Amino acid sequence: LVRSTGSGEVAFPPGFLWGTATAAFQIEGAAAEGGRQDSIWDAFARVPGAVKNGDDGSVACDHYHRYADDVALMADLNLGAYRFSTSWARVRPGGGAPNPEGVDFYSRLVDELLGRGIVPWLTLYHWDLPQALEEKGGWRNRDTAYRFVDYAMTMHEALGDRVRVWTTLNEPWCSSFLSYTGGEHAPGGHSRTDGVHAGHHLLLAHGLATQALREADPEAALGITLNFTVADPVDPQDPADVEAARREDAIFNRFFLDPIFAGAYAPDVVELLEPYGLGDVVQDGDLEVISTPLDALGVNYYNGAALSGHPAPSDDAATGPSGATPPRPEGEHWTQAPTPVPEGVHHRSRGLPRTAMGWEVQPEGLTRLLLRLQQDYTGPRGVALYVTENGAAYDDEPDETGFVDDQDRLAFIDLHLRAVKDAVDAGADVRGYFAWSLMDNFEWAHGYDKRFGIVRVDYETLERTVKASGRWYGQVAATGVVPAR
Ligand code: GBH
Repeated sequence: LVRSTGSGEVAFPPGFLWGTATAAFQIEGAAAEGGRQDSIWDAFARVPGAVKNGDDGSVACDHYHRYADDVALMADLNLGAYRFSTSWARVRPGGGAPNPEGVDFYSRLVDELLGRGIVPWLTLYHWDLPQALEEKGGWRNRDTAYRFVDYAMTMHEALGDRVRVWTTLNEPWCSSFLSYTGGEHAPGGHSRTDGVHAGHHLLLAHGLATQALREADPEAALGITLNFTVADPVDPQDPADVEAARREDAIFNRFFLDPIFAGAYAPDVVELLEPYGLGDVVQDGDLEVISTPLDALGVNYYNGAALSGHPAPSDDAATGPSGATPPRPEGEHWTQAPTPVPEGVHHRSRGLPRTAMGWEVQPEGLTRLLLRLQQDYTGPRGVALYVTENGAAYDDEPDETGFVDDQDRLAFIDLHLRAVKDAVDAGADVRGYFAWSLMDNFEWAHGYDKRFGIVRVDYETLERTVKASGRWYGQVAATGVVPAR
């Protein structure tokens, strides 16, 4: 059993990296400036009912114009690293030739970070595929993986002298199953086969880009960020529940982990996905490319899931693909979606507290996840673990100055940091933590309705105000110590 650090003071190892994370489409705005062209999220936001309140990314947090102030804010919070993504649609608009003005924005951002002593932690793909490439099949099309390498090398040529940590993809599960099967994310597809094909092509893109970056820059640290669901059977004695948890784990976690770290899809994953054409897209040599050695695995953790093999009672019928009952935006779009794979898996509530997303708060799941990754995947290969996203949406209530006393978000981060420390104490090589998110931003299909920031953004004035959680996290970053509660 995993011991809990309880509520006393917790000191992290020296050198532990403290950061925050964002993504280009969620914060930048300036969607039609500087030569940028549409991404799939610009197009998706125009589909009636796809995004809550008809919100889009045209202004977002206006980070494109306010980046220097945002970096100064990070410095005020004592942050050692900043995880951000670059926009393919800005850097190679239309999926075509490099756009110097787009590249220059990231060059200025990186210089600003380095000038403040903040490590730039760059992710190449956080879901904003150029719409022109989607029109050629998007991630259903194998060619997109090769276009991704072109884009990766454009970024590397411009920034490789200053950016030393490169992450290929953020959460390919979302870019495949949630986007091409579940219909919830751009481009809003509703096909299981498309989800499977997209998943393999994303893995291929990751492998090809990792190979190319490695060859161009043997000293750079290379990695990928995955989202994980800690899948538990409701009744560990019930074989149907155990089977349901196995399937959930297969699709959310092992579909990505096994090819990247073991160079093969697991037999049970192949069996689950063969009906949806996995074998049709895997070509000779792909798995060797996908398993190109890495230096780091980014772990995004929000919640776990309790799974049953038995049909859900009525009160669980609306439960989402990973265990929560998210408040769905209204609209046609959502009701048409087929059940994302895996099938025959039913989610149960555990009665745990929930965030405003409806996701259960389950910190100890993070401890178990990190230890499992260390033991089965990263440890034997000397790959470092970083928590690249963890955080929570709550219904913030600002006072008249814009300050939010978000004790709920503060407690969420506190509990999860303790869970990380438990994993470190039990032997997991976790070297950093990035809070999601630096500031409130465009929360995908939920638009601006859900706030994850440790800094508040007033969407009318675009003013930033550090929340209680942000002040607290800034102290943790400065001292490396989580204070007693
Ligand atoms: C991350 O994805 C993203 O990287 C980031 O851009 C985003 O803003 C942030 O999280 C907050 O959402 O089946 O309804 O229970 C989140 C990945 C995968 C986490 C699905 C929640 C279960 C949702 N998500 N998971 S549900």
